[in-house]
Amino acid sequence: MSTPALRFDVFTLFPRTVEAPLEESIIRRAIERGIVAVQAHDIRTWTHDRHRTADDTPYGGGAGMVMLAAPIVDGVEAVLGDELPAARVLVMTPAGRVFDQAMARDLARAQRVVVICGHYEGIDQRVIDVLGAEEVSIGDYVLTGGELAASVVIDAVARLVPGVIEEASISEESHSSGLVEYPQYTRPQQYRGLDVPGVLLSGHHAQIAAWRRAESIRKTAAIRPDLLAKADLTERERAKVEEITGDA
Ligand code: 6GU
Repeated sequence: MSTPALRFDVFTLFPRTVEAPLEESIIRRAIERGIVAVQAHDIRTWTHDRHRTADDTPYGGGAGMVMLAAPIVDGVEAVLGDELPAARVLVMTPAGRVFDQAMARDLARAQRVVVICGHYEGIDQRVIDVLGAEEVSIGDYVLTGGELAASVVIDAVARLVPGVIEEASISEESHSSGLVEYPQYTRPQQYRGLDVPGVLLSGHHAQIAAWRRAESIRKTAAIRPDLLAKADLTERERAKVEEITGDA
């Protein structure tokens, strides 16, 4: 098989937690087809003591344990070798920059992405300093470890690699224009007394597109007003939103 367009190397204490979500559906297919590759590496591989120690107490005191720098740095250097300088290196932590669709698009252009999963109270800062890593969070809540967050990032990035899914699905979906997606309907036409909006049955493509656009904007204003400021709106659309919401 030819070399994948994008390869992820994940460093974790729990390799199966990272792998399991990628073993189904679209990402599984992409991996089977050789478009993307994901390899999970057990950080304990690069420990040398009898107990395979990967953490220790924090300098300065405080609760919990901190992951040791050496096993992680040694592992990343051993696996990446010459390719490390060109790779993107992410550390999954709730103290990171919040992952979004723009970061997903940017990462999808890389050839190699290293994902380091933090656990316990965090990882020694020198992992970030030595590897030039970017700290990434998937949102404002705390998980027990970075593994599920790593799977989220890998899924969001891998689906944007050319050939993984249909291009049309990407341009119409939520967040592609900074708005959430319009409501979708399929058969039956009436369900529990609720009708599919008539315009969707009209076959009138321009009217359907206009309805969908208006619904996207309405829904974004209602549930994600924070997105509107940066969304791709025409002047007329922006004026209309301001008329309804009473602000910019
Ligand atoms: Cl990347 N890790 C952990 N432990 N919690 C998180 C997170 C990451 N992103 C949001 N919460």
